[in-house]
Amino acid sequence: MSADLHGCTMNDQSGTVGIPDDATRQGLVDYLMEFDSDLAPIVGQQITLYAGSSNAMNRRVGLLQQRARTQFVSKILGGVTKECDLVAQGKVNGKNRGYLYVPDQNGYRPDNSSEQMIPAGQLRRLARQSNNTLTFTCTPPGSGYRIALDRDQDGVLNRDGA
Ligand SMILES: [Ca+2]
Repeated sequence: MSADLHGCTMNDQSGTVGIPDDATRQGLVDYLMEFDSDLAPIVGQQITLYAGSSNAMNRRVGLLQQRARTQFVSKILGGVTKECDLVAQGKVNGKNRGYLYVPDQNGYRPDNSSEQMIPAGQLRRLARQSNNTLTFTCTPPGSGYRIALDRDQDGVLNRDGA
């Protein structure tokens, strides 16, 4: 009896397991995107701002903020929520920083509890200063706090005491 029968052999006779090439990979991505995840389409969208970013890119972050303020009903998430949580992560003044967008205040909460809320326009300007860069990502509702502010979920923000 061939050993092949006991294992998972794919991709012709090579015995390797996985995705053989980019065309197949893209096919799988397309296939998975067909499923109704019950999340708003904006989830997963990303924009990076840095000194060279165009005004159009900056405006696009404004769109992400708008989606993060927009109510959305998700059965999976148990009712009315927002379309996404918006997080900003990257390098500011030489440090790795994280910020969570707070829709009610149109500002960003920093990952250091001793710092004040930063108005949205101000954080976007900060991101576009030389040597700074921030990537704005629409994450699934409810996940932004962990992603941007408290990675290990111990109640202490990432940069507290740093
Ligand atoms: Ca923590």
